[in-house]
Amino acid sequence: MKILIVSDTHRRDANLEKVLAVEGPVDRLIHLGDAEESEGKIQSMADCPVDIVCGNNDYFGDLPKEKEITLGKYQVLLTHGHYYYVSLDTKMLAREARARGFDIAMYGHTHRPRIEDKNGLVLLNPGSLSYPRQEGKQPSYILMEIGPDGDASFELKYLS
Ligand SMILES: [Mn+2]
Repeated sequence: MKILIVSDTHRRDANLEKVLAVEGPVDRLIHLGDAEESEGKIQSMADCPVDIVCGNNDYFGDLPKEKEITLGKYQVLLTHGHYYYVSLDTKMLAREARARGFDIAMYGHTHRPRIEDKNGLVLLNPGSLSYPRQEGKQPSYILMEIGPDGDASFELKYLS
């Protein structure tokens, strides 16, 4: 099972289209917020189930603030992350995810890609496909693969 994780496209969807072309077909697309009313378009671009949560720049529509989903054997929290002050650090998000029994928490908002393993709790941020802020400023995304053994692997990738 191949899951594409993206965030913070801010209505500039060309790079997402490229990633879908390069990586497709994928089994599921996860968008962690700030699609800015592109969610309908993204839904139709992706030929798979799509999960999108509400970002701090999503004023319209009725996107959920968070989603709790199951991917294989993993309980996963999807959140944009601004409620957990992820621009400062991921401590609050980690505490929340642990308290609620998640294995993985996925967030966006910072436009900086990051994958952390905190004693078995995985926190990941795919960065932004439209407005990257990390050094080098390359559009980024994460591929999650669940293998035949049921274990997940994560790969941070860049669009060149
Ligand atoms: Mn954003």
